[in-house]
Amino acid sequence: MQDQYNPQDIEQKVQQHWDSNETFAATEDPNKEKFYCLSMFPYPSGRLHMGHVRNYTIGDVISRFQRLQGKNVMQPIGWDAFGLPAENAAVKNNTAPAPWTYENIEYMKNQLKSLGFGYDWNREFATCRPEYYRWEQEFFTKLYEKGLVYKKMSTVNWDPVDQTVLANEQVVDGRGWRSGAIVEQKEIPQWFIKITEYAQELIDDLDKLDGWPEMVKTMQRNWIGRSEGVELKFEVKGQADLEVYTTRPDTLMGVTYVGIAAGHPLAAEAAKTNPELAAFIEECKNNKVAEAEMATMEKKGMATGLTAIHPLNGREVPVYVANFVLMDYGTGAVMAVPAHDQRDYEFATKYGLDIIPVISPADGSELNISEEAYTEKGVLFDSGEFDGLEFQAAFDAISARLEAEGKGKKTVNFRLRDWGVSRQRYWGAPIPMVTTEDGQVHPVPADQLPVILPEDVVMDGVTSPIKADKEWAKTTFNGEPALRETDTFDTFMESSWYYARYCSPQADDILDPEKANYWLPADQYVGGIEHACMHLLYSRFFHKLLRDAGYVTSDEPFKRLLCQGMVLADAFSYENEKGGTEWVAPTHVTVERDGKGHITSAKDSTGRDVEHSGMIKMSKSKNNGIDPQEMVDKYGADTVRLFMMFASPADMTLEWQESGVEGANRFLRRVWKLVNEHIQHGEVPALDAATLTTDQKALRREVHKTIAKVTDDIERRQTFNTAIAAIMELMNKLTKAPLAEGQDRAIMDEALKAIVRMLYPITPHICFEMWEALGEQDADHAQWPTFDEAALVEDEKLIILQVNGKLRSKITVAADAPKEQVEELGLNDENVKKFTDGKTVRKVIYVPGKLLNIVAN
Ligand code: ANZ
Repeated sequence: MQDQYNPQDIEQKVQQHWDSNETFAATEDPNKEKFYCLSMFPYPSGRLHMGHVRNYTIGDVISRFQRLQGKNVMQPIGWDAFGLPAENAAVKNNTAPAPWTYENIEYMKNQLKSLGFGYDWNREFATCRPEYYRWEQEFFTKLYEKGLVYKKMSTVNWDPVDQTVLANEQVVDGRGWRSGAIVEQKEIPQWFIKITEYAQELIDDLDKLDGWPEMVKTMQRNWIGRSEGVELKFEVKGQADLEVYTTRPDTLMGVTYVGIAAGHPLAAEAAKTNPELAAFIEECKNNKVAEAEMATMEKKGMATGLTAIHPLNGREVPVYVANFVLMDYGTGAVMAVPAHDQRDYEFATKYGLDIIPVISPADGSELNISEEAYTEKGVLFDSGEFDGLEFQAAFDAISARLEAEGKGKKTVNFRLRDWGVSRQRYWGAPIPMVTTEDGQVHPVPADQLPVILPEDVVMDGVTSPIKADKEWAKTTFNGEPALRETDTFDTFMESSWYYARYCSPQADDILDPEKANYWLPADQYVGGIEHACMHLLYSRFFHKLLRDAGYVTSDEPFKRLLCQGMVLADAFSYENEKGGTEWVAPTHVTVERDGKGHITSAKDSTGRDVEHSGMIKMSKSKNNGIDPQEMVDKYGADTVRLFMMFASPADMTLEWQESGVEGANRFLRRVWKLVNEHIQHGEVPALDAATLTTDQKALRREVHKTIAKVTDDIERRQTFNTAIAAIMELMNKLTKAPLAEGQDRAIMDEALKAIVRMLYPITPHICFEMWEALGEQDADHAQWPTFDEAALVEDEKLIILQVNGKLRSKITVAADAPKEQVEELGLNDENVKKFTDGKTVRKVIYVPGKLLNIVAN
């Protein structure tokens, strides 16, 4: 062992060892408990950022910990390789998306290796390869055959100058990012997968996910948005019945008009004879608004001239087209109750429609709707036979009556829409469908898959090369001429099942069920909270699809989920001559700090004063990203990993502070030095627990207490930072411990070997080296230290003696001394006697191992 800790030498050497031995290659072994640890795979953007490093360090720590626990661990990695950034970069750099992507993968792969992550590289794949997407295409055709896939008209952003569809992020302030033209909404046919058929199960099974953060489950519940309500019919004079969906049937008697969406067939019908209405409908169509904006936007509408008849009291109410009614929610029509719904209230006030209150506050206070609607649930009045009922009773009674009269029924609605998977981009998996000349659509037969995306293309602006090349689409189906679908899959498709493909990446099928069922569900998933809804929901959905197709037996893909916090760094800026803000990289700023560490002055490399904007999320736009590579080159991977895991709890934000990185580096040097000194002392005698002195026992107890705490912190609590803190505390005690005597050295040896194994998941390279230096072999296959119950036992306890609740004395007793003995010793203590003399002892209370209180008067 070298005297000096030299991370660069050690890390390269150990990484080569892992590479050439394929240390982390995993195979199924039914006799061993498996552990599948997955981190969200990266998009090959070019370089790793600190967010990746944090994510992958956490995953690697958990994987290595479980390996030392003796489990059969599989930790794969791959590349989420399709997507728009590759196209944009290709256009900018005059290349094609494929070579750009493959180069990035090569570079980032080396970066991952230089950080020492223990991946099974045999399972690596990039989702842009036909070996991968072929199976996705086949699965899609299977879903089509099961009736879970359909084609429907749907709106997209259309750039009229570039004559192309734009992704939402390519629309900037309502204009195309390249042409600057005002973007239009256009209806084109697109493919959908019926996730709504699984909506109920996707909600119900959240209850099974004990290992998921409550917050993520709540976000998913809200995203799916289940609501219970009633669908009921209004007769419309001279037209077919109009169905509305309401979650508040209790307010039925307060209906004063009916609102329909601009896209509703009845609106189109009325517009035939009303050009003004037709113009209004057109205007609504081009105003695509997000649902969140619905509540706050200006309510607008127009009367259709149609009259609807209230299903229970026969009152005639007008039918309006209203811009706040969504076509694809419920039935696309609402019964409006202005007294009890704020949107209806604003609309009615604007257009001078009736407002009829029917609900009064349950607490008996006076109803006031002079300023706004009363939207709470309460007690019914002016509602005939339903007067006096509260919400649930009214809900049930009114829906029962509607049902009896054949005018309505209870229904459940979901906010979740079917998943639109068509994208008009090039860099994605081709959708494996063809259309024959008779207009019929067919899935591409399995023996003709994959439908390969050509990689050798020239990008012409944003237009997809497979759309530009009219030849590409030409094919045959059953000998008949046919045209291929030129749209590609949403890239969420690839990331929805990659976790399953890792189990059998070379399988000549979608999955090898035997292997998939050995590894799945993944025991741990680690990734960013930004994926709480879409990615995690789509993956859960895909798992159920795979289950129902007979590939897996489990219901859920990920048992336990950890969402890591963001990485923040100091951001600095100054104002340029034009009044704009220039951001200066923190590595180019010299700061002065006060005693508390607060920044008092900051200057850039030219000596200019710059303003400190605090710690904010590392990002390109704020120029405050710290390049992981620079840090690894400077301090070594182990230091970077240690800092990441120590600086904050895994699920909280992490403040990047170079002083903290230096501290982590110093700590590793201290461990190295102590191990080295210990080895220099030579031979270590066997530990003989029976002969230890009180001090030796106390130190050994600390060692075993630390093992117990670190094990629990990593495994159950996943508070890696407190585990490291406990190891640091133990290190402090060990540095002060004597080394001269045989048993001192035996305890030191036990302690250091425990520390090296406990640090191994976090800082594997240095630990690999120290483990060998300590005379052991192969840290990757070492056994996690277990704590010795006997060592935790204290021989003696300090007991506080109180008389009438006041501290009077202290005594030391054998840890296992029975109550009677402690009582006797306590009552006969000299100091206690001073306060009990001449009094009668009424009661003695003993808190075992801690306190004896004597009540006397
Ligand atoms: C009458 C009523 C009275 C309503 C009242 C609310 C309060 P959730 O809970 O999100 O499912 N609604 C129904 N379909 C709609 C559509 N296509 N576009 C816009 N709004 C629609 O919301 C259900 C409620 O939203 C329904 O209950 C309906 O208004 C409205 F005091 O019906 B309610």
